[in-house]
Amino acid sequence: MVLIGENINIMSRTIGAAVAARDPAPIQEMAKAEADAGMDYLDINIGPARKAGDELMAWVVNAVQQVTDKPLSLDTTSPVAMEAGLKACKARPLVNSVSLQPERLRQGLPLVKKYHASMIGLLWGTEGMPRDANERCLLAVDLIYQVNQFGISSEDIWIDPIATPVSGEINQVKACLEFMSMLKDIAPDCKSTVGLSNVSNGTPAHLRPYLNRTYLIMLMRYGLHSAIVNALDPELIRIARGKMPEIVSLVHRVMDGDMPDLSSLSQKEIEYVKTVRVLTGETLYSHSWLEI
Ligand code: THG
Repeated sequence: MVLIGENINIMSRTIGAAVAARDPAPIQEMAKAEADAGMDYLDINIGPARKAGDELMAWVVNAVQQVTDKPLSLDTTSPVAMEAGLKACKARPLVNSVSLQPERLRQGLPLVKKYHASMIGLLWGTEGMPRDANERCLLAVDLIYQVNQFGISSEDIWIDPIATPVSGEINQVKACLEFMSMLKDIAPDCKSTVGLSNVSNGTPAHLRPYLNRTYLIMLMRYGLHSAIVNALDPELIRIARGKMPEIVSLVHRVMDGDMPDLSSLSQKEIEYVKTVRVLTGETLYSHSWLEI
């Protein structure tokens, strides 16, 4: 599993302040922490970057590359910022992302090609968010076709079905998972990724790791290629690295409808079982799902 660290993110208080002050130290500290935690790529998320985005992205890329050789995933909707970042990258970068909006395709694909990058293909259509797994399939087929037509091969497309918060519409959480189970059939050559922490957005901070870890295990069942993750969650990384096979098989069993006798399980196992049942929609989400 390829892990992309999410932590260099302008929305984070420390990183946002460091970027605004052009203070490289907190950004470089985070980059080192992410690399030490075993991330394969570091995502650099500067948001829409409407003003001077090109200078900003190049500055962050250079700051990060002073402390690590990890390849970067450049996360911005600004094409000028994207190009400036791509130009500054030393290792082969990942463009995060190109969606099916005509403007995004028109601006994104030439950059992917020119800089010989790979790209995240975000399943966001002209009508916005896909409503279910079938709409995700239609968008994926359309996106892959258009990207291939442009001369970019499927191996370089990392399809992102868009993970959504469990505290919102549970059918979307299920649809993202169901789509992942179909992707291997509709596009065997494409890779995949998901913004894992989206699933726990809106959940109290201390409970987010339970949802992130369990959803990762569920997605892994369908051969998820990579995920954008919180690099500062060691248990999540152990799961991705195959170090927790018992928990993985427990979660997969519960996905199949098996309901183990909770009295025979450890506290940690019980927490995973309860969390799978929330993510499959069998238990209604509330902030107190672990206590019920
Ligand atoms: N797909 C793709 N790219 C993406 C996403 C996706 N990039 C952005 C996002 N989704 C994935 N990255 C994050 C980064 C941070 C958080 C969630 C997803 C997050 N941060 C905490 C917060 O905002 O509360 C903590 C921030 C802090 O450190 O203070 O939740 O789906 N292709």
